[in-house]
Amino acid sequence: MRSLKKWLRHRHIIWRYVSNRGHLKHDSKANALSRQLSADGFCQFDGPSVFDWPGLMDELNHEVNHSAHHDPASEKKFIVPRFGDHPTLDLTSIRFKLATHPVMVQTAQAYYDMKVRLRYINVWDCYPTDNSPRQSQLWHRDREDLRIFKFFMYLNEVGADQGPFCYAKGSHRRPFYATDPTGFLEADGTKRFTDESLAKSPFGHRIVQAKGPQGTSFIADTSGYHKGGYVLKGLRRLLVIMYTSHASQSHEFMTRPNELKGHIDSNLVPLIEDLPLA
Ligand SMILES: O=C(O)CCC(=O)C(=O)O
Repeated sequence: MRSLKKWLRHRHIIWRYVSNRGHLKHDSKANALSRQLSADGFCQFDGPSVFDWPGLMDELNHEVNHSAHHDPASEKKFIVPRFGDHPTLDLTSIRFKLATHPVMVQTAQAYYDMKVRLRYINVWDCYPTDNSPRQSQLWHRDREDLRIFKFFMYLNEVGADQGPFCYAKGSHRRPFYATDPTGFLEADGTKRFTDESLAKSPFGHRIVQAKGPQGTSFIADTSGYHKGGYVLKGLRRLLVIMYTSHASQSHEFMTRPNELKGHIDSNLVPLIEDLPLA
């Protein structure tokens, strides 16, 4: 019975029209971004221009430098999440203002064709380590939902040596002829894929690397193959914002405080109302 329910939940028609009902309108910028995302599973753009927010990079970097944790012990890991492992929602922050920017929310809603949930906001500082690539530095797919909308923005310049994010375009909607490349299970049970096996897959010729100056932004449906963050030199500072459908069964990544300080427009409340209390 449980497996029948699970099977039904994973049918697109049930996911869209039973688990996530409703109809929405979107503006032309959001429609253009979401069309590209639907076609490729990935789209890259200049954040400050698309959000029409010239001071965005200074405001975000100021926020990270002044209000984030910085636990030097955790620098032994290759990712230091600057707002902690389980960030708490802060309605007064610049990062929340960006996560609820009309272009962002409408693009996410246009992509899902439904109202979405905000699931995660954080800034990752990624450092070089002595290890060979592991965990998210290796090709993998995320499992939080049938589609996964992740927005990323570089807060510093990222070139080939700063572990650019890589994506296999088209792998978010696997065509019927495409079988998974040969993978292996890491110690935590997650399936990962080598560069060689990805290169031999039907998506091998559609791999892109996101490199660019600070402000370089991209949205990826991370249910497709992706990897990144294997920094060889310097630092990669990455803002990450994730939305899923309301029917996503994944565990929670973020909490909201008992008393929310700041203001949220009533039409945005569905984004956060299901977040668990801290
Ligand atoms: O750090 C990266 O570039 C990869 C990120 C990633 O794997 C993820 O967010 O699912």
